Amino acid sequence: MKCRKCGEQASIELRRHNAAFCAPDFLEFFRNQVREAIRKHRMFTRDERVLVAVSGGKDSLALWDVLIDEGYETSGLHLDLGIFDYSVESRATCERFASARGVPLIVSSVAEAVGAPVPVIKRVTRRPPCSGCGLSKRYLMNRAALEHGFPVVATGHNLDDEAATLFGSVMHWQTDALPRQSPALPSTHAKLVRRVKPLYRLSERETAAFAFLRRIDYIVDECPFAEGATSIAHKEILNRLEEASPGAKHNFLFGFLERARPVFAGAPAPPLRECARCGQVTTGTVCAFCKLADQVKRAT
Ligand code: Q46
Ligand code: ZN
Repeated sequence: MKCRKCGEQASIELRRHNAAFCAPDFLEFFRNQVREAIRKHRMFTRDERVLVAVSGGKDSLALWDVLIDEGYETSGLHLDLGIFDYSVESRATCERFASARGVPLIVSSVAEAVGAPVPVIKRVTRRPPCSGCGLSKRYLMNRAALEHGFPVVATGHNLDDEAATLFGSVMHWQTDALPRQSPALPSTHAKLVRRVKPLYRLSERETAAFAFLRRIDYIVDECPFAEGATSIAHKEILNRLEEASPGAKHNFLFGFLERARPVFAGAPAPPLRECARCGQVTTGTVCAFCKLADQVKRAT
């Protein structure tokens, strides 16, 4: 197999692109995909500071690596979820990356903000762990960005993540979730920062290859609560489709973004106001995060 760019021996084959690349040209292909995502969706400009949400996994650290090398002014944001050894290792991995690259890292703890770590939230709410965890992450990302003056938060969601989320929403016809499925969510309120996903054009396998070639030290273990999550089951189904028909995931997601999303995006969104307790954005009187913190306080 020969590299599509230089004709030398290829080291990675991308079946969905019907192409193969040598290591240096693959790295350039990867960076080009990120540049294209940022350009196409006007994610941020060179003058804006970008807060990069980092878990310590390959995707978020690969994203941070690219943005640093592209010359953007970034800070990392790590949310310590308090999930046993997994969180201890995740945090240490992010701290090592930040100090090796000489970039700032903000750490925010769910246990401090909510009153208990994710495993206790799971017990108290008797809901799947990802429910309280996801809610806390979205809230704390926005709050940290506002407090530290960042207009935008970038996350490491890749093509596989986005296709699996879309698959889940379509499976259950969650039509209110479909307009929010986008690589770039605008700010619709002064207290809501933009959220962008510059890796949405790249598959999980491609980010793994990038992290490997860049020798990024990332945490390989998944969150212990990820096992059994429906998103994993959806990823497995999509992987089987991809195996049988390379490009299936790409077509599913990009077809939605280009042809179907505009139809759903026309629906009026519920008006936003500020939470009576914390001042962050909500559609009700008190936001879901404050209600969660109350529930935890009562039970612990
Ligand atoms: S939501 Fe769920 Fe993740 Fe939180 S509890 Fe773990 S798997 S970390 S992406
Ligand atoms: Zn609130």
